[in-house]
Amino acid sequence: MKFDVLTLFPDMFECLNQSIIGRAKEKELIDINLINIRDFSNNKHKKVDDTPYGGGSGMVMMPDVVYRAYESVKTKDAKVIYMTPQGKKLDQKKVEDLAKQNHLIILCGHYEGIDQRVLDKIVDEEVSIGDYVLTGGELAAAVMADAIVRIIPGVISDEQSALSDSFQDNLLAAPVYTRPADYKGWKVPDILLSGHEAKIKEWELQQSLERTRKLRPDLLGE
Ligand code: 4G0
Repeated sequence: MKFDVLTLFPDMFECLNQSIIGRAKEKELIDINLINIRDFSNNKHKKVDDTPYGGGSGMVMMPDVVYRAYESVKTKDAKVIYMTPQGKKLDQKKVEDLAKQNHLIILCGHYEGIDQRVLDKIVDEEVSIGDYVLTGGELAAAVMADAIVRIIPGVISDEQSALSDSFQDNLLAAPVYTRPADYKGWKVPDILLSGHEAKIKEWELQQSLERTRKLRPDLLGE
């Protein structure tokens, strides 16, 4: 899967070079290409924004600069996503849907947003990671990319499968424990030390259901 990220702050995606996502890049399971929108300014001062028509506060990213950045990466099969608090809220279902794409172009806005004309022409979907406002779309794009990449086959090894995590089957994950079995008298549940695989699975499912009912009853439709 290929990601092209259009941004004024490519350094903000350094976090995707770490850990599991960094390894997925090295293994060439994914390619994350960062495009600095500023490189497409024709202005001698590399200006990328201007004051809004009609007045008001803040600055608006100019249509020509954003459009040329887009043209530098566009392909027939690419899906263009704009990160905005006005978008459809991201959930695991949406993540699974996006993970089926070959090529995502992610547009990150700063200032008060991007000139609407270029958005109307190029954006296929507006996505929000939640109901709050960030200084730019970059952190939202990094969150979305991480969620997509981790479910791509081969990114997470089969044993620590992404499929057993929270939100698979719409349930919260069961609690987990590691050695020592007794820390300061705080004991790991006996069942997990029993070696009785079927009983353990049953216990974990029951824990999942209990937690979901207590913490996220909305997931059970309650
Ligand atoms: C577009 C996404 C982009 C418009 C982006 C702000 C939160 C999210 C931005 C605005 C973002 C999110 C109208 C404030 C950049 N903040 N929740 N900030 N407006 O996904």
